[in-house]
Amino acid sequence: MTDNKYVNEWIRESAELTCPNEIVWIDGSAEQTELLRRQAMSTGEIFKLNEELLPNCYLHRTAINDVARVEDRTYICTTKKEDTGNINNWMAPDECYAKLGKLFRGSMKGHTMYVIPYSMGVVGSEFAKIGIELTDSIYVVLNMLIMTRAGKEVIDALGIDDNGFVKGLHARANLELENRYICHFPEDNTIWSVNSGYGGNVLLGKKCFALRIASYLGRKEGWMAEHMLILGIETPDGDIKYIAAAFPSACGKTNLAMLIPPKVFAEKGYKAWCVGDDIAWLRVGKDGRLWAVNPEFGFFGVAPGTNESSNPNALATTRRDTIFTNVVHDFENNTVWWEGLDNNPPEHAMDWTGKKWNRTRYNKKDTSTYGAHPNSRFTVMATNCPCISSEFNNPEGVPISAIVFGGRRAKTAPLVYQSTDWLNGVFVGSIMASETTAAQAGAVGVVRRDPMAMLPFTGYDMGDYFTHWINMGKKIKNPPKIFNVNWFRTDDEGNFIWPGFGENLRVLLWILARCDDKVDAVSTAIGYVPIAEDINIRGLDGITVDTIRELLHVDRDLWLADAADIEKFYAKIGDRVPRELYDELTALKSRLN
Ligand code: GTP
Ligand code: SPV
Ligand code: MN
Repeated sequence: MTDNKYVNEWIRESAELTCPNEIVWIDGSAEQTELLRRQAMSTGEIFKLNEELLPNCYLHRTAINDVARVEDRTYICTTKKEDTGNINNWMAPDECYAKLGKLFRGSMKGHTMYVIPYSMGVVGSEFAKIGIELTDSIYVVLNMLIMTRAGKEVIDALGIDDNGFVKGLHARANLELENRYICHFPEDNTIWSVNSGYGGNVLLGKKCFALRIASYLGRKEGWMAEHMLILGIETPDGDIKYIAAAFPSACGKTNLAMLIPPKVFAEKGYKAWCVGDDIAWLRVGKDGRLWAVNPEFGFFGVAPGTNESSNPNALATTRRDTIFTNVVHDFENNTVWWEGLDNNPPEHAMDWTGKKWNRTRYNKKDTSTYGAHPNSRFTVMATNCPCISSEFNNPEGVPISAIVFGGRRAKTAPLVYQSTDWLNGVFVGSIMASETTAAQAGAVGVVRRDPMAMLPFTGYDMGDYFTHWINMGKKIKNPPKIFNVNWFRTDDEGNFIWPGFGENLRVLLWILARCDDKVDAVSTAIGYVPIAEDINIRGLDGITVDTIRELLHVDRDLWLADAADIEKFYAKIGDRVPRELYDELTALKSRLN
């Protein structure tokens, strides 16, 4: 398919290692894609769903031990350990190639190796980057065709003497947990993933390339790769301002990116446009402002909780052309279901593992009774989304007015606060913390620090990453204002106080008003907090100005405890944490005292 000798040589080497029966290039044509679907259906890798109710939709089940990213088996392999830092797992490149080489050896015997040329960003555009993934999984091929711009035009765009593509090798092997490895070699532009079939571990364009490898490249080349959604808010006069927001996995990016304005705002003419739901590549534009593109082409979204009132846009997006992974199969109607879709779980159904599911046993507190896996997902092209931005395919991206950090905090973080300047904003991002979710293997609901929602995705030392953030601010003429939000404060019974979802627009409008200097704020120890009356609660049932006051309250003792924890976390990151951030921490503590 190409005369590029670097590509061909690498494919030859990889085939020599993995020994596939044949090698098939993915061209992106409808015919080839359909052929692959048929093949995957014939082996039970995917099931076709009801063509009338869910046209062109499929169901896939992963192995039961393979349902989320495996952060403890994810490695950054730089020559010097210091470059990987203390937060990432590190292995020496030679050692890792040797260790994984054994696992890859012969792993594709009897299988086909698919060659997927893909572009992160608009094909051939200045800011796009090309990757090639070699995989033995049709599920991976079908997902990559949705999640990225993939096919023949990409390999043509690479040309015949360019070596600057990211080499991704994936084999399902035996899906053994003990031998599962997701390894990155940023110095070689290489990713090796073995023994998994779950999205974030195997769709190598996503977290592996567009965050871990890209963050490394971004630092070298002067831009940033971030775990951020990109959203445009249109005011009634037709002006659109863009927000980039970083929340940890399963903390609301897809939902915010597709928000529907509450009735009182929609009637006035407010609209929201989705540019991206998970990853943003940010750079300083020709006008000196910060610009963002979404390098992906689709959404790999969390299914549970998605419904007609929480996220109608996501639901509409996934009514066709979608691959569902690890959801409930309603085999009577041949459709899908998940917890939180509606109050009408199917009677005749299989759970996500493929076993008969008894809906009457369902107990919210016991995940073993769930029909869908808590990290079950949908994969669908962004262009299916009713609120996709007209700028989605613009290679220049969109200018960013505000950066928003956030996480799940039951108590400490207020509904929203604003940093005092860029450096203080970087500090606010660096001290982010959130309760863990099902998006990564391990315990759920444990508070952990997750700077800029990049804890599992930074491809180099976290201290150097903070320095890069500080330096970027110096290069931006009118840097975006930086905020922190928390939709997840709970009352004493553990219920969320803030209604969230579409209502989050009310907070975003305060944020944009601050960017335009149109509203005052209260100065607190942690930064600027809204005057409670300035959060518009018109048309919002059960929320009073007093509720907003409660949501905005900054608890001194909780924050002092947090400050102590931040100090420990910085120490763990190590001696590359910039002095400026320690100064910010000292200043925070003295303001609290
Ligand atoms: P990743 O794809 O893992 O990066 O997740 P994400 O950040 O895109 O999270 P997503 O929008 O899929 O939301 C994850 C879960 O949080 C879902 O179950 C949502 O229903 C829930 N959620 C999202 N937004 C809100 C909100 O504003 N309030 C509340 N209470 N829950 C929310
Ligand atoms: C996340 O976990 O942040 C996701 C899903 O967006 S995955 O692709 O698995 O990383
Ligand atoms: Mn994500």
